[in-house]
Amino acid sequence: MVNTSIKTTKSQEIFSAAQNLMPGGVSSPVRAFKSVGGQPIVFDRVNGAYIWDVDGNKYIDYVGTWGPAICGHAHPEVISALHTALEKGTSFGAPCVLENVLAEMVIDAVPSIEMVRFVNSGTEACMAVLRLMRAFTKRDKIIKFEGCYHGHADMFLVKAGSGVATLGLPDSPGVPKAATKDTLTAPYNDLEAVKALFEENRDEIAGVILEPVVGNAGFITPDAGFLEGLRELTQEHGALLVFDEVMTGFRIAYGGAQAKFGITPDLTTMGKVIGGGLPVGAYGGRRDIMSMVAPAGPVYQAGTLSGNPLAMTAGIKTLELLQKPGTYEYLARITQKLADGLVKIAQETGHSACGGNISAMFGLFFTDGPVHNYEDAKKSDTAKFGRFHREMLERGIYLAPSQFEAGFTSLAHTDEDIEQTLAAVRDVMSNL
Ligand code: KE4
Repeated sequence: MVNTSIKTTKSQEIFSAAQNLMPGGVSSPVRAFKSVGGQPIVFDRVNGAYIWDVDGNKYIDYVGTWGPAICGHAHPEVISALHTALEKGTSFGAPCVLENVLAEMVIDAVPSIEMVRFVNSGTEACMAVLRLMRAFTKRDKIIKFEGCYHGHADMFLVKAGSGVATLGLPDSPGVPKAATKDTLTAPYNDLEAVKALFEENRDEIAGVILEPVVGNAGFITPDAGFLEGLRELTQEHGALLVFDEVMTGFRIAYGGAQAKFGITPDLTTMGKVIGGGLPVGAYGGRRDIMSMVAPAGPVYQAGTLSGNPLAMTAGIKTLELLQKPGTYEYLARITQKLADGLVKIAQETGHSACGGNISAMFGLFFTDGPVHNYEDAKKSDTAKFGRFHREMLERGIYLAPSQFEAGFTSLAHTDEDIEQTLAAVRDVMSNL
């Protein structure tokens, strides 16, 4: 093993000071590297596929601020559009034509969306869509899947993925039973379990919400027939089907997973990419359902900075860039090269491993697999993943600091970046 310990003096200084100021020294738990060990690096700047930390170390970035940086960090056209928008101010708190522009782009792109409401995060979008599901169906119960993450609102913190899974939290204190008593769960890819829940709770289930491709339990794809089966079951029981496309939206296809798989839900939540790196979430769907949202209808939801011109500008420019011909073919090609290489090298160097990609979203588990659900994912060797993550970081490759996250590529990643990454993978895995 090459001694490649990088200098992280400034990162350590800043992070230890941060720990006195903010819980865990971070603004979001998964950033704290708790499950992979070692101290997080403190970023100084990002550009394209790269990060520079405060000690001047450069990394190839496969987190992409958890999805938004799909065109590459600080894309010059996004930055330039923001500079222009800034001259007109930062927030209006009033109607702005840019909301119309981004709304039309989202409606044109996403099969299920006839009307859309902008919010400031994926969590807000999922909170609002849950309230809307319940109002429209006049039913209270929902079904979510183990390992899926729909933001940190109380009702969803039941067998949740992402940081909850990363930290091995048994759900969260502070969430009253009353908030989660109507949240039913089933294993991902298990249609029989969902059928049973509908039978046991006949006419009481407002809907089913899921990540159509899971990124918050590690990378897990829907089995053939799973999404179709949910579409049929919800229709049969007068319940709604909701795709949480906060992560998959505009990433696995321009129209999201629903376009990729040809399954149209009733409602969709979005975030990340549609903000182009600024805070934007959204929920949308059938006009008859969305028309219930205040002030058009009685379902209340609001937000001071929702639809602000800066965030709209970054989202508009990002989607414009993604509309260019060849975008998703490029993302699929380089990501498949990376994902296939990861698994191949792991197996060649004697490790149990499985993984894959769909377009610009990928994952690797240190287990023989296949991984169909969260229980399977939890069989993976998370300690080995932690060592892998650290050694890759030492070689200038920044991977998601948790086994229970997905990886992300961008239009800025080149074949050379992928080849450099795979060379580091081989070096690390040969000695892991
Ligand atoms: P935000 O509130 O973080 O914008 O979105 C919540 C959310 C909802 N739905 C899905 C499918 C998501 O992936 C997310 C957020 N994803 C995590 C990464 N797994 C955000 C990173 C973090 O929590 O720091």
